[in-house]
Amino acid sequence: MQQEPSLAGFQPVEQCNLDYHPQRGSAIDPHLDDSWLWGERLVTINMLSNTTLTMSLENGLSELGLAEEVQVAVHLPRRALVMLDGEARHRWKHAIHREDVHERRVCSTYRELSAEFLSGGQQAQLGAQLLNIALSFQGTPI
Ligand SMILES: O=C(O)CCC(=O)C(=O)O
Repeated sequence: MQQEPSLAGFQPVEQCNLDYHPQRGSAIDPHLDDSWLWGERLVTINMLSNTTLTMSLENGLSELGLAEEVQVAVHLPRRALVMLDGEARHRWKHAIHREDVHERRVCSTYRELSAEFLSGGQQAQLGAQLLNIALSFQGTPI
């Protein structure tokens, strides 16, 4: 991650691990991540098996004259890193459909703080405390 120019300055304050199993019907519905606490870049590492990340716009793409829902399937090979920012972060919902989990898949998503919690923001002091906790975490993930 440190070698990727578009992740310069990225300081993860959260690592969220999800464990998908086809036998359990694992999936995650289309959603936008919170943007009050979480910052611009969402970074996910896709592990153990390939999958498809489905990006969707429920109300279509008026710029292209498309009124119906638009979906874009993004192939994620095992060991791929994907970053969502800009419109992919704030406008397009993302999902992993049940039919796209073929084998066990584990992903880790890293989130940075929003501007409100960074230096110069109204909650900068709290943000610094959160980062300090995150960066010194030594415990057992749950
Ligand atoms: O499984 C994924 O790649 C997406 C995870 C996700 O959307 C989330 O944790 O909010």
